[in-house]
Amino acid sequence: MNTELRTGLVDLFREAGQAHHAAFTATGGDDPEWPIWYADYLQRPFAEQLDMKFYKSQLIYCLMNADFEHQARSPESDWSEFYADQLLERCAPSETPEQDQLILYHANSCPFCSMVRANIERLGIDVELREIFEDEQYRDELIEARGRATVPVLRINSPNGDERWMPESRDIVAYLEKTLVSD
Ligand SMILES: N[C@@H](CCC(=O)N[C@@H](CS)C(=O)NCC(=O)O)C(=O)O
Repeated sequence: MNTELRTGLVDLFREAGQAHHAAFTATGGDDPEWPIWYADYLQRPFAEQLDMKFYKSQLIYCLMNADFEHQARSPESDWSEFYADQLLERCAPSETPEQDQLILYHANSCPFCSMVRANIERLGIDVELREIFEDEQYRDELIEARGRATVPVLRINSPNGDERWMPESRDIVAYLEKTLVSD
């Protein structure tokens, strides 16, 4: 994990939170369109920090997902740290894309997994496939890492020992396209 990058993202989320609070004092911070406001504020600094292009719609999607996961899994935790971890887990590019080992935890019967497998084939990327109903050990590995057996999940093992577990079929395909195919 790149701790400097993480700290930078946490600070940006905090700064955005304060700016949002200041902009919405009249409503006591209440803003039903908050993901749009945050995406506007964060689009450019995030692109600079992560050195990648972000569409506003992509950021809105990431922010809404982070909020959903935060409320469901860890509402007591610091939101800016939680959001930064979510963003890194789901959107950040790898520092060593050529050397990473990629493993897809999937199920043959899962339509989201089929979509990811079809894209892996289309892109011609080398990914080890682990079918969680064919081998109980794969299912156990997934549950141990993620706390649940929802598939697909892409596991990214970097040579420096970093291990990342990326859920969500659309995020996985976007990651593979951005990190391994485009320049
Ligand atoms: N939004 C997820 C949906 C994944 C999903 O719903 N997977 C189903 C199989 S098709 C699953 O694993 N369900 C069992 C569970 O969540 O434990 C994605 O796009 O990857």
